[in-house]
Amino acid sequence: MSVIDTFRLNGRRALVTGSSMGIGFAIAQALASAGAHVVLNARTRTRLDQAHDQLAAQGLAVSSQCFDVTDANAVREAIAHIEDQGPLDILVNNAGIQIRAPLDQFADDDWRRLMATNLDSVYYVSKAVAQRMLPRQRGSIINLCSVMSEVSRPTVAPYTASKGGVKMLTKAMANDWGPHGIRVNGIGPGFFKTELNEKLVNDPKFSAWIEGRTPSRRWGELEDLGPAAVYLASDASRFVNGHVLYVDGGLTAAL
Ligand code: GCO
Repeated sequence: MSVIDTFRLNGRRALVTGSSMGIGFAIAQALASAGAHVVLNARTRTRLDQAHDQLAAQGLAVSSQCFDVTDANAVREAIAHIEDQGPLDILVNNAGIQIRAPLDQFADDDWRRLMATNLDSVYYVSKAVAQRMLPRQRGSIINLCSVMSEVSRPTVAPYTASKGGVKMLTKAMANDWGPHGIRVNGIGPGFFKTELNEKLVNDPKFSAWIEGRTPSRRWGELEDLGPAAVYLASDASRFVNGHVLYVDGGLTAAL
């Protein structure tokens, strides 16, 4: 098999949570472009259908499953339904939200909602999928971490805590499931031009600061992330486990 063939995902099935927009949509598009059948997910049917139709119109193999990744019972039911249609080889835990406020003013309900979406969901969905991957002795799980898994800044303490948890849960999953043929890795995006960061991108002062802090001197573009996901999902990374791949223009390497 040639090196480039190890990146191909033909015959593989992938689930990407939170994939109706932003980073999740870009990763779903990349995995499908590499040959995978991708199951899209979102909590709301409208955006999910729009994403499905957009990728299907590109000739990509996609289906969709609308469920709330923060609801353990809904997750178990959804994974059972998806597996009835065919075994999952790849799981990308992408669903996440951002809420910004000084920690001393943070609303308890917002803390719970952010932790449920960014961290609890990774546990719920990964456990449900791993219970099916384990007997098959094969699978790749990719968790969306963040540069905030390593560093922080004012007003994003809960998000930082959640992404630090995702990083360590990634390493822990690799320890539990690595002996059974399942690899678990993370992708840590830097500052990307997404809806989640719209306010930051449109703030000239903040944008200039981020570009100055980033050795590559630019914001991340969604196209920068797909290849990293294909690599970690495919046999190209067959001996990579418990690793967080930072796609951040060098931000975490800079003072
Ligand atoms: C913020 C941003 C970050 C981004 C960044 C890291 O307010 O600082 O939302 O938390 O998520 O792209 O992944």
